[in-house]
Amino acid sequence: MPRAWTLERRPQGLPQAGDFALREIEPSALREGEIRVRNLWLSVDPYMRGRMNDAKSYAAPYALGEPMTGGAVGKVVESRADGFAPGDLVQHMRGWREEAALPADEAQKLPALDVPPQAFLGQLGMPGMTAYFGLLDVAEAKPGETVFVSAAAGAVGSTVVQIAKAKGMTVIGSAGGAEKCAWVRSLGADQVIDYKAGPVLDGLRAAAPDGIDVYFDNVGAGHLDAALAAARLHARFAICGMIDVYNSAEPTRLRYLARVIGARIRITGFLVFDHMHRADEFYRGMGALLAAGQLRREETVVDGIEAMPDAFLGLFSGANTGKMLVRL
Ligand code: NAP
Ligand code: FER
Repeated sequence: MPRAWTLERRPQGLPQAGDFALREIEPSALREGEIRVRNLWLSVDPYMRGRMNDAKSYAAPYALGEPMTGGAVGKVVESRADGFAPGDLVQHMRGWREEAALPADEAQKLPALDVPPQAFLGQLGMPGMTAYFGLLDVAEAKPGETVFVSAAAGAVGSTVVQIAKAKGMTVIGSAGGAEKCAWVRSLGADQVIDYKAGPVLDGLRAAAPDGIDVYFDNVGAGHLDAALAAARLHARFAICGMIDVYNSAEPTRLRYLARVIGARIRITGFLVFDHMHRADEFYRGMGALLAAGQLRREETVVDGIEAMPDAFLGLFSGANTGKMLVRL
């Protein structure tokens, strides 16, 4: 019997093993227009923490006792839908489970790019699209400008670093630990800041003595405050995520927020979903970078559905370099 992870209770702070359960789910018979998919790769993403809360958001919270949802790539094993046949590889949102029956119009065949299937959960998928439109569209980062990106060794951040370098920007990345920082530098970053080794602001002042034009925020809190302190005139901040506060109820203190006035900083929050209709533009742009050898892809792979909550929790302790994935 196929298994799925359910949310059993709403986590307080950092989620605990007992907040989740792995349950056997009776497969339903396919209706007309549906496909059955055997999942091969499951995605864990920081946004899932927000959906575990009972809070209003762009999407409904995960229901208690029900399988959770999320990005997945799998193989069609049965089809009652035109245009889908057993063996087709698809991506869809019925993750956190071994098998899914879903309407075919909620699944997409994988684009014809020369990458392995799981790349469509990372650099060529939702996180990659977040990096691409967040940097180029939301922050309007331009060649010659100085870009600071936090969580630079993660899925989104490492893609921001590489797109920015390919577009002729100067890049400063922050990450936790010397090893991750060395990897971020190997991607082309001009300067790296190990935020675990000292205050971010000290590192940023040393890395960018003339300040930054763009801040791509994945972390919030102290990183955001340092970026405010270091912002140049007319800097743009793309607020992508604030992982530092996802498990915390503490208020964020921003000592340098008032700089937004004098430096005329533009701070814009964004959601990748508002840019999904531009997927073709994204695949073309990233396809060109891939063809030019300007994109490296890194994955941290956890094996087996049993380990999925650990993989998810690993996002909050920095267990991943590049995209965190679960392989079934
Ligand atoms: P990721 O960066 O691959 O994984 C999370 C990373 O965050 C960890 O590897 C860890 O790296 C770092 N981290 C965890 N806790 C931290 C803390 N307290 N302070 C500093 N760094 C911390 O995850 P991702 O999928 O690429 O997502 C990155 C960010 O983008 C998240 O904030 C996420 O919510 C956001 N996001 C937003 C959208 C949107 O539509 N707005 C879409 C996708 C993702 P270290 O080892 O370096 O600490
Ligand atoms: C994310 C963090 C937050 C994300 C979405 C949100 C898609 C949305 C939050 C909300 O609607 O309150 O990483 O990724």
